[in-house]
Amino acid sequence: MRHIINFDATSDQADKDPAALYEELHHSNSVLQDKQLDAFFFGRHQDVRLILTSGDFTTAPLEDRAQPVMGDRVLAQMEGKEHKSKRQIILSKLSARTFRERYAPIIHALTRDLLTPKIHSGEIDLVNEFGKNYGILSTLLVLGLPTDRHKDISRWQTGITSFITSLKLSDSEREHSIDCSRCIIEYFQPIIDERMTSPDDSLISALCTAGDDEHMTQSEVIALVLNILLAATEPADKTLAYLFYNLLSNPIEMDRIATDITLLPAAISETLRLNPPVQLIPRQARQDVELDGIKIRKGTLIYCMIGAANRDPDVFPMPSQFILDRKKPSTAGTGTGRFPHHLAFGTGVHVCVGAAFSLMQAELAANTIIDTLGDLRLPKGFRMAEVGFYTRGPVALPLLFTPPRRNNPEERPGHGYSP
Ligand code: 2IO
Repeated sequence: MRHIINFDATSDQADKDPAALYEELHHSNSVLQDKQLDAFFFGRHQDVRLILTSGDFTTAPLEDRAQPVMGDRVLAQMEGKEHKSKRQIILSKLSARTFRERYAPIIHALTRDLLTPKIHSGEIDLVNEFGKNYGILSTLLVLGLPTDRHKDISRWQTGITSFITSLKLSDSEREHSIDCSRCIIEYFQPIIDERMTSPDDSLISALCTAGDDEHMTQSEVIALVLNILLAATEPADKTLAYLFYNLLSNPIEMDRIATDITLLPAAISETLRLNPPVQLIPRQARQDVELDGIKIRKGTLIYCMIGAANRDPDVFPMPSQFILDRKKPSTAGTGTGRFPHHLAFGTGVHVCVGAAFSLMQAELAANTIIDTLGDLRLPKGFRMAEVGFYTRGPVALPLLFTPPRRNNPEERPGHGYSP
């Protein structure tokens, strides 16, 4: 029997210990209902998969949640032919191959530039002294945008994202987000104009110059550029911090990675399962529908709890453990014969278009960090503080390491990024 538990998604309780909430949900086979928000929260792997792949649930919540700060529709709001063609353009510029051939060298140089000023100190806060800068700068480089205003862009981006990911906002917070949105759109306008009139082979130009029937207005292009900027930046520092936290709290696994770096993708994948940086995906019921015995009225908000689905014990045994060699059972949880994936990138037609890109973005940074910073460890007695219920990440991750004894003569001069 499924139970419905009354839930206040805006209370601090959810933010404090979501893992305990998820465990309780699985244990009691429950669904959460927030009557104030007219929303259900589903956390079973099977339910979340169903919601994200079924035509009964739409991405309509983004109209209120994203459009006011994005200025126009994001990719997930599009459907059919339009969705397919825009997705294809973005995908072609964010593929693993494009990353390897085009972006890897510049992102590698960026990683080294960000680490260099800290290399002799023996300590770095992976979130605030590396990850946040890495997220925004690597994304700007890939979008072919100038990096000189990255601090402003980062601030605006944070304001916009908090609008999208807050379940309650005060009037002044709302105003701040709208302000940030106005600033970033104003900043982008002349740049996009320029790309529209003299296109190059960047992702932005590709969006601007798509075939006649796909012609896009300036605000449509800006919304998609903002979409990519946010989606690539917001999770980047969180994934890296969780990855290193998981590895350094499991020293045997860290040693295995240090001797066999080809295990890194498995560690990133297991980190995304255990600590997905995006924990909620909103949908709306297209019509009255019954899901696993629960009657849902047309128009009801549905939140897929990715963090819960990824810890479903029916699909991932010992769900709260970081297990590098997690074997993927062949049928459990899906009934389709395909192995159950973690859902950190969502699933279905709107599955993350930047998945391949983000995996390589994380891998490249992690690889360089392991290579550059010797004898990595967490401070003694370190307890991680995390924040967020929609997107979630460590507030800081101090890493200790042994500085190199003398300047590496191969150390390259900076490229002008000032974090
Ligand atoms: C940007 C929450 C950062 C997306 C969103 C309005 C649409 C979509 C997501 C992710 C991550 C963001 N939703 N990426 O959950 O593009």
